[in-house]
Amino acid sequence: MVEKTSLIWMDGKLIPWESATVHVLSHTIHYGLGAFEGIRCYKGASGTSAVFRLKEHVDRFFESALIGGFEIPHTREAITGAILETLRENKLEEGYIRPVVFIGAGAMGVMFTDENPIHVCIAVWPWGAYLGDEGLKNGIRIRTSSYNRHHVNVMMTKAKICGNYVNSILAKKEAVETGYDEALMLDTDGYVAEASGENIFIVRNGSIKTTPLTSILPGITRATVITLAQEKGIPVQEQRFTRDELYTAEEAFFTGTAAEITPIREADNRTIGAGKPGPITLDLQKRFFEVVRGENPTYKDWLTPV
Ligand code: PPE
Repeated sequence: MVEKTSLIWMDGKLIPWESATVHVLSHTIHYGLGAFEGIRCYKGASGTSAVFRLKEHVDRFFESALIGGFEIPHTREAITGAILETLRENKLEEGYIRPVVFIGAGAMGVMFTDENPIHVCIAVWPWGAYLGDEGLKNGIRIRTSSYNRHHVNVMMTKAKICGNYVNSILAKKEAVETGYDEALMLDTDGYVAEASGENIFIVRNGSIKTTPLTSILPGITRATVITLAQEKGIPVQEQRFTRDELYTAEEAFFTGTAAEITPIREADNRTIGAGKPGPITLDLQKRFFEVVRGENPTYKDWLTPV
């Protein structure tokens, strides 16, 4: 169960958590067009809290709406300010931030109109390791999903559109119900795409491979990991790969705001590498946590103090 905080920002003002409700005829509930973000705020070693890559998340929020063909009725500056205000007023020092934009009640039928107001809410709550503390430390077990990730002309995967996640839920549920921690989805050509809520990386011979942006969400953690790898001179290829290339990788890991950097120790019942987080994964994970907690001055610009 989500760990409640006291206030949620709804259409311009902070209201009690319990009052942040919507009408049952809200268009998004029926048809799924809406967009959301997932952002993390970390408490730094110095005791101050900061939001990680806030600008990139706010930009993607607006891009998701643009791709979805609807408008967020606020400026980027207003949403940025509202996120910081929601964290401050809830006194949340470390946790997860969920902005969501959705189409409200008005006209019914697939075609929403000017009679459907567009609502924006921002909730924050404490959220620990998404795939479990044990998974973050020792790695998780994944399976290839029987569901493909969206074809680019079926849904647009560069947008974090609410309805895109029906595909994620089906895959995740199938994985968990068959005894795995997470689902890996292939694209419609059969190449590795992404997980239900994470991007994927594999390591072999000291170099890193991740899937190209074609049919995946352009993850902000993914971009962060690419930068951190390149800083150490580790070559990174953004190239299609197949599931057998994952099976024979020396290391593999998922990235995501919620999942952070989660090692993969087993895929489709095959042990990856030594069956525990490898040296490159561990090094990236360690440096990632230093960056998000403000312990690396090189990346100070990625942090917005609360
Ligand atoms: N792919 C998908 C499909 C995805 O949902 C996420 C984030 C990513 C990749 C990684 O993107 P980024 O967070 O920018 O590195 N998934 C979010 C939702 C998790 C949820 O269960 O809700 C997240 O990590 O916040």
